[in-house]
Amino acid sequence: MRVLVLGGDGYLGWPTAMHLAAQGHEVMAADNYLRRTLMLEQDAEALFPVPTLQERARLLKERRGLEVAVRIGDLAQWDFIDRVFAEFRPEAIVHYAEQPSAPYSMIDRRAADLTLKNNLGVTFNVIQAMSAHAPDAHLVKLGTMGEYGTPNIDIEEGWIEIEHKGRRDKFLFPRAAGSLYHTTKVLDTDLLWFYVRVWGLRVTDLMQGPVYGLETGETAGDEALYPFLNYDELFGTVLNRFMVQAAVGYPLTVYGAGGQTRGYLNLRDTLQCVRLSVENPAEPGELRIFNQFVETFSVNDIAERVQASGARLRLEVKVQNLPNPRKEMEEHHYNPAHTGLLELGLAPHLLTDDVMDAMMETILRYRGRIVENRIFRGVHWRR
Ligand code: USQ
Repeated sequence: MRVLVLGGDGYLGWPTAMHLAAQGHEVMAADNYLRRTLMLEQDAEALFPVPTLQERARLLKERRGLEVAVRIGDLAQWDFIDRVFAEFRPEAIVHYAEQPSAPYSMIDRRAADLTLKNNLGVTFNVIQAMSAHAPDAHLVKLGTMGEYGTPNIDIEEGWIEIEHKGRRDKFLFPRAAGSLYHTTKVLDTDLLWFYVRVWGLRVTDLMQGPVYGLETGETAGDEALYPFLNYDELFGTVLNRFMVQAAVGYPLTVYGAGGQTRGYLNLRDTLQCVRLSVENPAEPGELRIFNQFVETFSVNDIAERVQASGARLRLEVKVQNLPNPRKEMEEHHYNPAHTGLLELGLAPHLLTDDVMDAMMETILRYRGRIVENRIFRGVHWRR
């Protein structure tokens, strides 16, 4: 299939582009380097330098014989996205082209404004570009488990049947996001659901939990093909951050009581889930929602596992409970359904000791590059 990967330079975008190319799809990746720009602006650079998207595409061709076409530009600008869709005429679109950080979205008015306008603006343009150039294409959109928040009932896979005063109907599962970033994903879902209803678009919305990892089938230890590994407070996800903290002897930054529970997945499983979604498209007029994670952990569980991995590798790992800079529940019920992707064939990679230790060993190779004062700044949710 012709698959257009929007946000193809990102932590998930580049591994996805490589993976789909390796599976025989014709891939084009588009990006405006927003994440790189924000990382530079915020002094939040990744653990090791990552070549530009154009350079990575050249390396992929040289070293693996795989092709990814690259277009650099801002998908929130109609002229650019219109040109990309008209030229490539995708059969499937993987949409990652959003400001991906919850803490970044809470820094100040400017960061909030950028997050809102970029995320909603790109999703709107994708819908319009599909309608203009690829009305039968299937959109695979990256949402987040954070759209649901942490309600005191089990979370369903996107939809819930409600009986009210003797009548029944099916609705989107109630959403209550915990940051402006997560709220933009809720708004994306509503926008997509509207156009699915009125224009009959085909959409899969993936409610993904925090991702960890670095290696995929396509990197095979080749560091030039690794994605960004962020360990800073803004762009790093919690397990990646804790691994880097352990490597440099920085006490693990558990926020508050540490009972915050989320659904986690290995980067390799993100790639499987996205590929399975692309290859098994939603029907016209269907908004299909999958909860994309493979196992749940609390922050304390993650900290314990990182401590144990550290002990196996002779690192002394301490834990500190910091006052929580975020506004979130620190003890709560969490039991989300997640059978849709398993039914499509997802074979999960679990967070085993071997996986932890291999990741820690890779990070230890870069220990000298870790800048400690990037680890915690305390971006607060409060006004
Ligand atoms: N946390 C800590 N200490 C840290 C960092 C995080 O205790 O040093 C806690 C957070 O307070 C939160 C949990 O760990 O309760 C997860 O935090 P995170 O930074 O790994 O994840 P989050 O900000 O929620 O966002 C990440 C991705 C985002 C994705 C989301 C999925 O950056 O793009 O949508 O995970 S989910 O969390 O399910 O909403």
